Amino acid sequence: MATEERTKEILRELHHAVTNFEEEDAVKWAKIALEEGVDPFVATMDGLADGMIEAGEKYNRKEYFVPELLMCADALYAGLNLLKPAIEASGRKSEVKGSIVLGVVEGDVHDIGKNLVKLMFEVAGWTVYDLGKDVPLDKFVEEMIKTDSQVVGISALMTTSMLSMPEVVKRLREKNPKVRIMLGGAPLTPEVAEKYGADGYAKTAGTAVDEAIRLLKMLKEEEAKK
Ligand code: B12
Repeated sequence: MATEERTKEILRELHHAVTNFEEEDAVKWAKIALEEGVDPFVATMDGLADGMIEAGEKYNRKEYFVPELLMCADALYAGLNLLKPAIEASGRKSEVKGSIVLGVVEGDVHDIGKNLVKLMFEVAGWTVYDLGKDVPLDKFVEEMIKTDSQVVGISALMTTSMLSMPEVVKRLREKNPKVRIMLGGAPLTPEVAEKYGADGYAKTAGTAVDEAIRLLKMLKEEEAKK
């Protein structure tokens, strides 16, 4: 078991591997994280994903451009490939399980966050219908009906693409008034999610499953009252 100091060092190296697009280092430090007993989820979120956030800051400062961001994403995925099975094996199964349709809104190709959210639902034992990125609005509705899913999770990473979220929410509700809709992505807040007519919001992949469970419990309670 790594000491607190060593854990910090490993997280720093994972972060550094992403911001410096060092795929080999991402793999090397992911292996070390596993060997030394660092929680693979912590290694993913506080190491790899945290590095991606700094890459975004570099992009803002015009130190990085799109090609650098893509290389950072490659390094993140290289590390995640190794950590993923360990996260899956870590047995974070939730008591309440359901099915969720998940996707990134139309016009938006940012899918790293959505993929982390997907991973957490899979690990919790949920059935995930992943529509991917740049998803046409009606595809969310079609998939919800086709799969009879109780929850729909929608991601947006841009202040422009998020503007289509209220329309998706509206169309989903028209077809299924009972559906529980959760929104997420960096530009979203609980207030915006509420304003857009959604039922829930989660800031991180780590809290998304709990939020979905809360929504399912509310749904069951409402149905029991009827
Ligand atoms: C990586 C990145 C890219 C990569 C994406 C690679 C990929 N496969 O995803 C590439 C290089 C392709 C890219 C392209 C572009 N990008 Co970009 N990109 C980013 C960057 C740096 C990081 C995003 C990221 O991966 N974060 C890490 C993950 C782990 O965090 P996350 O996505 O927020 O997800 C977490 C939570 O939000 C939450 N969550 C996410 N989704 C969901 C869903 C649900 C249901 C729930 C509950 C929770 C949840 O859980 C996740 C895990 O904890 C951001 C900067 C930023 N600060 O966000 C810019 C950023 C989003 N990009 C931006 C821009 C402008 C672009 C481009 C237009 C650039 C260009 N000139 O071409 C294009 C857009 C193309 C398009 N049409 O979508 C802007 C958007 C500005 C705006 N309008 O809001 C940003 C904010 C950068 C900036 N400051 O200007 N980008």
